[in-house]
Parts: sequence; structure tokens; C-alpha cells
Amino acid sequence: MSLQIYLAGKLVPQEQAVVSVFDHGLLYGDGVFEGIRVYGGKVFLEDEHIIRLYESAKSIRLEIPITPAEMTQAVRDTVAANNITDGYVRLVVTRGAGTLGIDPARTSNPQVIIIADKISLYPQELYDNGMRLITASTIRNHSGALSPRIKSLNYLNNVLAKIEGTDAGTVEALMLNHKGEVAECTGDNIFIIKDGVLKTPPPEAGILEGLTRGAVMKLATEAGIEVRQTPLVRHDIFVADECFLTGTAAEVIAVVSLDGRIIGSGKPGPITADLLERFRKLTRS
Ligand code: PXG
Repeated sequence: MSLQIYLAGKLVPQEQAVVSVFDHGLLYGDGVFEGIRVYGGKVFLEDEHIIRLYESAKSIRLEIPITPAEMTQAVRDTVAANNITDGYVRLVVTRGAGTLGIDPARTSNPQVIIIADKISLYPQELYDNGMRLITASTIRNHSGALSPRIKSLNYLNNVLAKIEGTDAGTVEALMLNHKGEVAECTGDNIFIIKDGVLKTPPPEAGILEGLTRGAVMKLATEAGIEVRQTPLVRHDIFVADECFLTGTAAEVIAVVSLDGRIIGSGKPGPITADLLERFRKLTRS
């Protein structure tokens, strides 16, 4: 079935949802995006995603041509027009069409694109048994080059890391930062549990501050679990009691090995299972 896509202020059938080949989003990856879940017809963490989108845009000096309130309404309209009760929204803002030169001053009309669709999830087997990870040789962006806190259309190093994972037979891959510390996975944040304490790399490690990450840290605190944002290295993961990833699509998913080292019992751990259950209650209540 053809989707209704929000483009340039209107909902249009997907066949008509086209942008210019001169758009700098395509030519230079010059733009920002968001991925948002819809649960029971409601946009999850709606304000937080809209704020992150506008902050990403501000950081790259991209002026989004509509207000955050208009963006929120456009997201809701797109979700409704496609009868999405449980699904996924992709918001994209490009720099707009320009010349065959980098200069954004020579572009006009930033494009706002909203796609609301079904979501493709990891197989249930991975939730039941946990996933294996490998460490990619491709590192996360050096924040002096492009801040990982910006959800930009430049995801090429994450794409390359993802390919390394696929080649090794894993569905995700761990990315380190330029110092060799653990950053995050290609589209998910990472956590470990060691001696009852929940640990995850801080923003300074060069990560996207995932909204699922934030929600899970809050749920853990409410459950009486101590949460620490602290630099981690691969060794910390090898010797962790439990490990899991968080992300908009994944929610909370256990990791049971890294680079061939079995983590903890080799099965999804009890705290991971508890946090997944709490997250599902939060999103499905
Ligand atoms: N790190 C990176 C690099 C990401 O791109 C996350 C962490 C998790 O953030 P949230 O806010 O979703 O908890 C992301 C998420 C997808 C998809 O379709 C998701 C992301 C990027 C590309 C695709 O699942 N971003």
C-alpha cells in the first residue's frame, strides 16, 4: 500500500514524494533526522524527539522552516493519515536544493520530510537468547570532526561499522571512540551491569544521547538501581555481569557476547529482563 508522506507542508502519496537531486542532504549528507516510535497511536517521547531534532539543526546552522509546534502537528497528522497505531516515524530535514558546491548559503528551501510506517524489529529469538556483538574497526565520529550528539544525515561510519557486524554475522557492532573507549553501537546505546551498578558511557565518550537510554536510566533509578555514566573500555564489557543495548527500535535487548567473550551467564540477565519489562510497561500503558 502506498504511504502518505509529509513533504513541503503537505501529505502526498509516496510516488510523488520526491526531492531535488541538487538537495544538499543528498549531495553532502547535509541535514538532520529523528527516528520515533508510535505506541498505541501515541508518539513516544514526542517533545524530546522534536527538541533533539531542533537542537541537531541548530548545531549545523540549519533553520527548520516550521515551528516545533507545527512539526509536532505534522508528525501526528502523518501518523493518523497512515493509520499507524504501532510503528515508526522518520523525520528528515535537509538543507535544500543548492549549487554543486558545499556552500549552504547557496541553498534554499530546507525540506521537511516525515515518513510514518510499520517498524521492522529484531527477531524475537534475539530477545529470548540475547545478541552477539563484535567491535568494529571503524570508530565513532571524533567529536572535533562531527559531534555524535548531532543526529545528522552523515551516518557513513556507522554504516561501515554495521557492515563489519553483518560480515561477522552480528546484527549490531560496537563502536569505540578515538581514545579506544566504548562509545555505542551503530544505532543503539550500550549499558553494562557490574556488581548491581548500571553503567553506560557519558556523552563525552562521543555518543548520541539516546532517548531510550535516558528513559532506561530513569526507570533504573526508580527501581533503586544505581546508575553511573562513566567511561568504559572493552574489558569492562568482557567482565560485566550483564550487558544490553537501548534504542528506539530495539527498546532493551541483551548482549551475551562481545568478540567471542561470553558475558556473564551467556544468557539475558535478570536486571536486563526487569528493565525491558519496565520499559514495555511504560510504553504500553
Ligand atoms: N546511537 C546512535 C548512533 C543512534 O543512531 C541511538 C544511539 C539510540 O537513540 P534513541 O534516541 O533511538 O534511543 C541511535 C538511534 C533505526 C535507526 O531505524 C535508529 C537510529 C539511527 C538509524 C536508524 O532504528 N538512531
